[in-house]
Amino acid sequence: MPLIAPFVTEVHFSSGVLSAPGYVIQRNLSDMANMYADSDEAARILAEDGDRLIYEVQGVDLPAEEGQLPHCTTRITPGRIGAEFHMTKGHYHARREQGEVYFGLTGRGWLVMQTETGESSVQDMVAGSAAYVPPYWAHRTVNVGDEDFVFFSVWEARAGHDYGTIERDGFRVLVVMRDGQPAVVDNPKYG
Ligand code: PAN
Ligand code: ZN
Repeated sequence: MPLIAPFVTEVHFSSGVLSAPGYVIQRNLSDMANMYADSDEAARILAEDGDRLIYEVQGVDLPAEEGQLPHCTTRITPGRIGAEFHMTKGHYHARREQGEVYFGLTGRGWLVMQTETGESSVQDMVAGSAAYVPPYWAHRTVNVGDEDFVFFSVWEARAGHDYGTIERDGFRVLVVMRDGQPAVVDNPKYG
């Protein structure tokens, strides 16, 4: 394993901007339109309003080797597709036995998690929340507020990202606006 020199990255809490990002990824509605329950509404927004930014990730570049600890910020913009709040794609780790830590920097989000053996969990995150994603739990974050939701993540370099399982099956639950409040409802299309 190569010896990496220690380094510090400055994190801007309200934007998620890093002082020296190794990569920046933007996910627009067109990248994930079919992940929202109301796909007709997603198509209408794309046709009439354009391809809005859903979230941006800024991270440091590290080799994908055992023991390295990649870290990044995620900024999810406020808004909804139909009733469903803006969210990340979500994933299982390819190596299911690898967990992760999230730390809330700005705004309010719900961290939706599930296992392949039927468990579900939704955790509330605000600035200052340290949320633990244990091994075996798929994870997706949802912006339930009306400002950007920004958080910091740290995971093990060889965890890997399995997006395909979620792209195929979705999550068991959706986070939607119901009676003026965010709410968790069953996903009728799950599986
Ligand atoms: C996070 C996520 C990040 C973006 O750093 O990768 O929030 O979400 P998606 O990867 O689901 O698009 C993480 O969980 N890394 O393992
Ligand atoms: Zn992860």
